[in-house]
Parts: sequence; structure tokens; C-alpha cells
Amino acid sequence: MAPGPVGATNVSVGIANLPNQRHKIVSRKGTNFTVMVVGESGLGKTTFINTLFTTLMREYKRPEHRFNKQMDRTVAIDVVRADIEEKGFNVRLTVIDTPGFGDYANNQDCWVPVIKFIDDQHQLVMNHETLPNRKIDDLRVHVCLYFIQPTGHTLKPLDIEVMKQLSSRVNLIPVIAKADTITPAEMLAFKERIRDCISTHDIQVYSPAVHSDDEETTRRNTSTLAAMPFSIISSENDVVVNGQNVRGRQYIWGVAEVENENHCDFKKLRNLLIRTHMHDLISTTHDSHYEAYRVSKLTAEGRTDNDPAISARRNFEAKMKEEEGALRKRFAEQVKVEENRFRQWEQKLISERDRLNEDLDKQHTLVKQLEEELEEIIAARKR
Ligand SMILES: Nc1nc2c(ncn2[C@@H]2O[C@H](COP(=O)(O)OP(=O)(O)OP(=O)(O)O)[C@@H](O)[C@H]2O)c(=O)[nH]1
Ligand SMILES: [Mg+2]
Repeated sequence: MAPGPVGATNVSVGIANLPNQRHKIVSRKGTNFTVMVVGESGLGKTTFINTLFTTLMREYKRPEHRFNKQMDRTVAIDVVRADIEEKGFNVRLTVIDTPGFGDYANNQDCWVPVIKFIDDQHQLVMNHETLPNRKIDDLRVHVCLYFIQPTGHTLKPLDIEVMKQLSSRVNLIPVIAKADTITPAEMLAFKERIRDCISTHDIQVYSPAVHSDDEETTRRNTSTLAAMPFSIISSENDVVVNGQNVRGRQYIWGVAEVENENHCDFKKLRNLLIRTHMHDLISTTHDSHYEAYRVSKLTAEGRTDNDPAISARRNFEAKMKEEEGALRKRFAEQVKVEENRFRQWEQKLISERDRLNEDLDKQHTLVKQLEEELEEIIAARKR
């Protein structure tokens, strides 16, 4: 199927979380944010995409489009898009659906088209870097969600192989699909085993910096990291819980709710993607993964650090970093000056208010005094 948008709308997101300066710079032109889903066939990748878009529309109380991507087996790489926006900050959210693998006796190299897609996007950007018009449809994958079958055991050799291939190219986040099919205790043990397996095989999954200047962010990052790999439930349908329509899956024993944090980590994952770590995912993609691709390509072409093109680029990047640092410093200083100016003005207003209050008190006393004198005169006249 040809890649193309199945729906587009505007929703509000927490992009205002970005540092002010960054926000200002980026908001003028907006940005692309691209998520890819990969994994075995039938694990609910396409259902997840539909669920993500539907719940986003609902969360931000925007008219709901039906993001009903066709639910047959996905047979080709497919692109789903929506424009999201907050306070003038535009994000083009793109989710890339991929055909599931694992259906065949021989799954060797089944991930090749996915890896090729990721590399092709890096190559496209690299090719355009030297052209005067650098406007391209940048589909570099900022985060890849790898779907794991909820077996309750551990990762399969195929998972390990594919995750290794992916993790050297993109920010990789493993997710446990169909969390409603195993018990909470099984899920905890399964997560632990997956974490062990990931570390044994030295798979580099995305792990955001935990410590931040403010305590709230540090606490949030720690709790997010503790939940990895995220368990998710997806659904095509709404069910009624306590008189309210919620996304979920109805069973005889009850409802498995997509956005209930006691049922799965869907909400944590969505927050990480759309709110708290979008900027980090975008910048690490450019600074680490794209850079690694670029260097490996140039090295393969036999170009070294002494190559004028490479050193020119290095100098350019160092200069940009320096300029950004200086800009940040100037901005912080400007804010300080403005704050001081505001404080002085506030202080002046307070003194002026105090002076006026004092005047008012004096006038009150005078009026009272005059009233008393008047009363005395009237009384004297009556006598
Ligand atoms: N129990 C349960 N079933 C789910 C969940 N998510 C999706 N499914 C079901 O799993 C089946 C396959 O879902 P798809 O979204 O088509 O799976 P896919 O990963 O896109 O499959 P391919 O396109 O073949 O790679 C459908 O019947 C879904 O309803 C879930 O969270 N829990
Ligand atoms: Mg699919």
C-alpha cells in the first residue's frame, strides 16, 4: 500500500514542557515526530496505532476522527499521520506500521525491509545536507516500539536478533503486547526476565537520563524507567465502565482498560512519547543514531577525520553548539534583568500604595475632626 495519511487533525500536547528557548526556536517551524512499530505478526501493532490516535483525540477533547486503519494483516510499511499542536507549537506525528514477522518456518532476515527503511531515511537526510534546498519529508524514526509476545517466559532468539539490529540504529523501546492475557504477577516476573535478557545480550534500549534539576522530573523519570518494558493493552472498541465509555476489552470476568494504570502501562508509554520525552527522542536520534550512520557511511567511503568535508561539518556543529550555549546564557541573563526590573517596579507600587493609604488615614482623621467640630458648633448654637 502506498504510504499516505489516513487522517489528520489537531490536538494539544505538552510540548510546552520544552525549555523556553528551545520552544521558541522550534515553534516557528514545528517539528516531525516519528514512531515505528515492529514485531511478530498478530501482536496488535495496528490496533495499538488506532488506539493511540483515538485516545489522543479524546484526551485533548478534540473531535474524534476514526483512525481505523484497516485491520487485516499489515502487508507493507504504512504511514499514519496526525498534526498535533499546543500554543502554536506544531508537531507532525507520524506512526509507521510494519508487517509482522514470524509467520514463516524460516524467519531469517525477515526484519531486513524494516532496517532498510530506517537506513534509507538517514541516507535521504544525508544526501540532502549538501543541497541548497534541504526541505524533505524527514521520516527518520525517533523511536521504535518493539512488540513482545506475552508468553510469560523470556525473549525468543528472533526477538533478540531483531532488537539488536534495531538498537544500533534507533531509540528502541520494548513493549509487552496484549497485557490482558497474563496475570499481574506473571507480568512482573516476565518484565524482570526480559530486563535480564536485554542486559545479558547487551541490547541498547532507550533509557532516558533519570536525574534532572527539579525533583518532580527525576521522580517521574525513575518511575517511567521502572515500568520498562511497558505492558500495553489495545482495543478497537469502547466499553462502558461505571457509566462511562472507555477504550477496553470486554471479558466475562470484567473489562481490561487501556488507560487504567492498574491494568497496563499504555498511559505511561503515551506520556513518554507525546509529553515528557519527545524532545529527547528527537535530539538523540539526530545526535547519536543519525550521526553514527553518517560517520559509518563516510568511513566506509574511505573518508577520514582529515577529510575537509568532515572537519568542516565538525567545525560547523561545534560553532552551532557554542552559539546555542551563548543564546541560552543571554536568554537567562535577560530573564534575570526583567525579573529585577519587575521586582523594583513592584516595590515602587507597594511604597506608593502605602503612601496613599497613609494619606487616606490622615484624610479620615481630618474628616472625623471636622465632623466633631461641626457637631460642637451645632450643639453650641442650640444652647
Ligand atoms: N487480547 C488482546 N488482543 C489484542 C490486543 N491488541 C490487539 N489484539 C488483537 O490481536 C489481533 C491482531 O491485531 P493486529 O493489530 O492486526 O496485529 P498486528 O501486529 O498489526 O499484526 P500484523 O499486521 O500481521 O503484523 C486482533 O484480533 C486484535 O483485536 C490486546 O491488547 N489484547
Ligand atoms: Mg498490522
